[in-house]
Amino acid sequence: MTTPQNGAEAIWESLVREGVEIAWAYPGGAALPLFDALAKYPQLRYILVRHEQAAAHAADGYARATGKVGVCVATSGPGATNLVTGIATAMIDSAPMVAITAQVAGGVIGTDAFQEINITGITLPITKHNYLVRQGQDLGHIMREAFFLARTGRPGPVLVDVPKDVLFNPCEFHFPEHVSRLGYRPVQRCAPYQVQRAAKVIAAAKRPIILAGNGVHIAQAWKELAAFAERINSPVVTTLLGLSALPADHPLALGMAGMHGVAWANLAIQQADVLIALGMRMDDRFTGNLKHFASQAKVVHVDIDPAEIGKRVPAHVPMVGDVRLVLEALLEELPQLDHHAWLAQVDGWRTRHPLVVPSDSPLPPQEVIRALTRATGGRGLIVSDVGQHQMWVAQHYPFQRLNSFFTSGGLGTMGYSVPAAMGVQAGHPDDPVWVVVGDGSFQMNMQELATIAQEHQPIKIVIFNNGYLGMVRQWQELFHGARYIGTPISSPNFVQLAASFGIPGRRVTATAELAEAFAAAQATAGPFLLDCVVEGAENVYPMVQPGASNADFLEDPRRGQPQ
Ligand SMILES: Cc1ncc(C[n+]2csc(CCOP(=O)(O)OP(=O)(O)O)c2C)c(N)n1
Repeated sequence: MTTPQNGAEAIWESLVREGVEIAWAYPGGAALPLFDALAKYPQLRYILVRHEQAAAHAADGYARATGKVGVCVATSGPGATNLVTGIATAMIDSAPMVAITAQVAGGVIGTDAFQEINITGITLPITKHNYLVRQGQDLGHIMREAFFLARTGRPGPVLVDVPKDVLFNPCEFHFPEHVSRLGYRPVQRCAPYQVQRAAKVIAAAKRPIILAGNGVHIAQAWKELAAFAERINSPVVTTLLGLSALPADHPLALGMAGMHGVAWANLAIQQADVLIALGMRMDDRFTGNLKHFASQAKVVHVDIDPAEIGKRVPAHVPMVGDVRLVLEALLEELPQLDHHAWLAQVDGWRTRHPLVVPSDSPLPPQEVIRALTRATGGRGLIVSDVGQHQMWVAQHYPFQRLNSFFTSGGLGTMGYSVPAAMGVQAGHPDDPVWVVVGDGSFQMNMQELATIAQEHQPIKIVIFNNGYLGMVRQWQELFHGARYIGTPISSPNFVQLAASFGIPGRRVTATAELAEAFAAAQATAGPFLLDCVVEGAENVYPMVQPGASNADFLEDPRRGQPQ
């Protein structure tokens, strides 16, 4: 521990005391004192991104992978606004993050000074909290509080905006041991009375189903989820972000429900008599038309954020608390239950509505996921972007490793995967990370190939190159008369592009080439790029049409036909 001499050092010193080891950053005029002071903190690893959006996504990926607070740093004005999409992505998916922005000097704030932007105003609705620091002596307690707010309760991003003179000028440093904020006391343990009520409802259920969301990962409640599901003998459906909360080969794991959820998971929810929702927020892509959502079911809803309970679906038993602690409490109340008839019914749906892996084109995208599965044994760390490829991963990749899937769920941010993978990989330094990304999404942040090459991170990028903004093309095909306007997309030669960054790669055009290409990616120590030229006309099925009930899904028209 050192005694910082000015505001800039106070920030780095605070990070060190918070246990931060890494930050993703981009410099600029107002941030100069901050970068200058880094020389005194060699223990902090900073990674120079190529666009501030990537710094925010990397911090977010790191946070999701480790449960620690991710840190990103940007300069004032355009540096700060470039963070916005990444902050919003973290906010809606509850990723703990501290974003530090430099601001123009206090004396010129409000004068439209060069590179001045009111970033606290802009980020007010997309941060858990934000600060404009007025004097250096406040920095210690503000930074302490920022980390406290980011990681406690429902986690989220906190922004600290620091004027250049505050960074530059000498100041005293007070770093409080404890933090408390009036009016902020997230409930950890659910009221015992609610636990007993929930236990009664669950014990009486004939067709229970557990809906596991991102809260299971955040609470690190994986073991408790498995124990609870086994105790009450209930199938477990996940949200998009809940995937990998229970190993895919667990007998009670059904996979993902929702708009592109597997049919048997959606049908099971629709027929259930009790839903046990764990750390999930009944997102519209998950529930489909609310009028028809699980209309026979009583709902036990567990969330650390009381605002989520009853927001979209009324809860019969609201349970405010940490998912892990709530499950522990429920396990104490509940005997071993048996629902073999119900489980057999769900299995019947699984047999009748299987996922289709087509074989009517040289390289069906689903085959790429199968090759990824074979290469990783289902134990890969997978970061996906947004689009059809994201849904194919969610449907077809058997996540065996806990907390191994990272994607932008709530905001659906294209461009997330490549920079987020930099954060996930930094959080798992001994493991490679696999990126699954569309040709459109990749082109939103492909400049980060430079960062990956500079850091020599083992990030294996698998591009689903279908020549379209595929998910939008699918909606145009199904709901807009197949008028493909604004969705055909050209690309550079991705293998040559990667080569220009010093990253090796391969182009794959047929299913038979996949195994060797994935083997080459694995045999390479650092980054690698696979450009998979997949069928462009492929659609994601099943699909619940917007506004329809989850029981009413479109199935692959090739289902049941000889392949
Ligand atoms: C930043 C951003 N802009 C636009 C969209 C809308 N959008 C959702 S999916 C999609 C297409 C994605 O295309 P691609 O990355 O090629 O993946 P594919 O669907 O073809 O697998 C678009 C444009 C978005 N989600 N995010």
